[in-house]
Amino acid sequence: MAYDKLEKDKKIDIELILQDLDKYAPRRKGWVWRKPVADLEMGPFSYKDATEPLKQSVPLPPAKYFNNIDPQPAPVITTEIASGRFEDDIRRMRMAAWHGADHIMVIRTAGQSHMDGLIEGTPQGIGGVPITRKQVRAQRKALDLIEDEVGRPINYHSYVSGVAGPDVAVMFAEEGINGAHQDPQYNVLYRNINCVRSFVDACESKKVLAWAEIAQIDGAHNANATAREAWKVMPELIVQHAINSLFSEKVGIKPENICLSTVPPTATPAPCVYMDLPYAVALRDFCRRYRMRAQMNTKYIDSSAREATVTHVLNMFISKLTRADIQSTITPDEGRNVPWHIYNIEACDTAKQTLIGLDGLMEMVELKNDGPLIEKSREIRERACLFMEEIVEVGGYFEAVQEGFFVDSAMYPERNGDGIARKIEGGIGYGFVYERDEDYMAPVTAHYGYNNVEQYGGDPKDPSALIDGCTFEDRNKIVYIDELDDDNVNTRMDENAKYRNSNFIKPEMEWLADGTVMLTMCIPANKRTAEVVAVEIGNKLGLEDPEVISREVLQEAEGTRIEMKGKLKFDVDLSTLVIPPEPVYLTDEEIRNDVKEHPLKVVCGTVGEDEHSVGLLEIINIKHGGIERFGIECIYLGTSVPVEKLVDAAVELNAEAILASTIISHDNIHYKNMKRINELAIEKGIRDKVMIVAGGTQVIPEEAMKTGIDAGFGRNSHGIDVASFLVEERIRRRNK
Ligand code: Z98
Repeated sequence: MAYDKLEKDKKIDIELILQDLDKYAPRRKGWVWRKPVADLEMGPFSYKDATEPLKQSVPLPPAKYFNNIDPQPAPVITTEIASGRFEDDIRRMRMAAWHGADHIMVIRTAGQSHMDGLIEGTPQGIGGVPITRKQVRAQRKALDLIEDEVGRPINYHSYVSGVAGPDVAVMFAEEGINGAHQDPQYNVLYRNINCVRSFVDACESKKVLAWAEIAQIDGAHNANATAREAWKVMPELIVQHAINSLFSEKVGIKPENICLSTVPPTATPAPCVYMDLPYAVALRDFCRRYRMRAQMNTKYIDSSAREATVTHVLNMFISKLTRADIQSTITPDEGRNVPWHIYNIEACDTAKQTLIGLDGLMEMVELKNDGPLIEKSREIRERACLFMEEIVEVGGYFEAVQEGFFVDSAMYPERNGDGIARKIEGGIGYGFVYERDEDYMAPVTAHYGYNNVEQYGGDPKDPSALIDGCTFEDRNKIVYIDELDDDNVNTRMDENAKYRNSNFIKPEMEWLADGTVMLTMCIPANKRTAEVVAVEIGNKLGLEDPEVISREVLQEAEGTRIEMKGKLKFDVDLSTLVIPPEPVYLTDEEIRNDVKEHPLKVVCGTVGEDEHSVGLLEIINIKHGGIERFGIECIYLGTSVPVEKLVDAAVELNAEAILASTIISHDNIHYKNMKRINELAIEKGIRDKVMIVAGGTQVIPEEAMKTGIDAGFGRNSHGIDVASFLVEERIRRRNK
């Protein structure tokens, strides 16, 4: 059965995605940008920098006050997904797309740069997860459905690096991948791959990326993440960007598909905006014709999700003040575990909220053309130029790397001598670059340099015609290999089959039914003691593998905030639960309109000998969304009001409703009072004219109604609950 549509209230069927993968063909190639809409009107607002809205999405929480609008900011929003199980990553991609991500970056966890070929199937157990054709195909196929569901194209992305880089690039082009990291400097510096090999491979890879119109992201940000004193590498970051961008352009990638992975180099407690903004201005000035992919600063992420989120927001402030075409989001839990579903989504929401919150900012503010911003940005540019000149002076990039120019933790031209030095005649893959033989022949499309097909009767403009098309023209030539062994997705899915579309539910953070939960607690002890106490609490709660993942001192002696994860040993059987239907409320507007047409007067008071006033006042007062805000006239009689007085007041004032608050529940006095109000209303002949409502923390709605009144409201009730009931009940009575 073909999978042609997702239904929003049904889980994506992974088994169906995996079916017939050998027959799947991507529906398009190339990167897609968002479509800007000038002066977008949405709900009560108008937006200056927004893009086309989604067909279906999950808006930000406060959107419920504004008709659930979900304006989409200008930059493409990235989420990085790497749970290590591609079948669960697909589910996370769907959640992320609903929250506004349209760039899904799949991180491999295997250190794939060291693998000398493309891996097939879905191998586990090789120490991490590599990117494979099967995985890419399954995910692209799922994203086709997801993009139709949300109504915006989704860019799918992974890495073209390592000694198998060109093989990976070809597979990406064949499989409709839309974005890829490609930067030979990454291989050289961080993976110790021979520099000649890396640059030769990069020619081939970039040629393939150009053909497939894949947007390319470079690896400069890694210098910031690696250097000891990371903020000092600003001039080097510019140099790295420049080398990879110009190289890519010369190989044939269009400038609009060349994206710089730029990162604000520092984070608080540094005065980060003061330091990062001149850098951002300098880079954008130099690299005007390329796209900016704003990566978040990861160097200083600690275990606090709050802290990571603030860094993210500050970073986006820089994006807004300068430019970002792609806004990356790093999950705020990166500092403590492999990112969880909820944090991918949180990061997407943080980006959407911040960028929409800053909409139109640049119509109101301007970066200064004098003073420290310009001086500092000029200084960074000068340092970058000097850096580049010195590279040329010492004989070129390879020589400069050999001399340890890069990832040195001093601000150029100073040097600390702690840079990463790689030998020209060394590293992985050294000695495996050969000159092409005279009779060499490559009847393939998007090949770097000469294909040499002429001497075999071919046309250099269409070299693959010699073999009736290569895999880029003839998909039938692609060899699809499913599984090499049985340590694969099917085995994993068999193991958790009990939880797939069944009655059984376990919470999850990374993978279906992983059982992981997180507990937040304040332990009144110092940090070390709190950690041990928390684990003991986890053990006593019956959690498997309780582990503290974040600790923050509140005060050395007074307390520590602890976040702890652990796994549940049980599951929940839905067939044993009664799930009451979701309460349906009238909208604010419907309530307000009805009250306007038919003024509504209520008498209220805390009844019996009960001095509690706060609960009822919260329900009434406009301040916290009480019923007054709908125009309901409230006559408040105070506390310890005898029930007789409340009913008499209703008679005298001709009120349509009585609101009785009753907190004290000793000897069921709360229910007795409700019963009495009902009886008195009958005695005084107003029962059919008046609605009787009672509330309080100990009130169980069903029990309250047994006393004869119309509705009971327990803990966590709000003004909207009461107002909605009163108006609905009134409409019911009117229509009788
Ligand atoms: C990012 N958060 O950029 P291995 N090439 C480049 C890279 O930056 C990376 C790889 C390859 C970061 C994600 N970046 C980390 C330029 C990794 C990965 O061999 O699989 O580790 O290569 O979004």
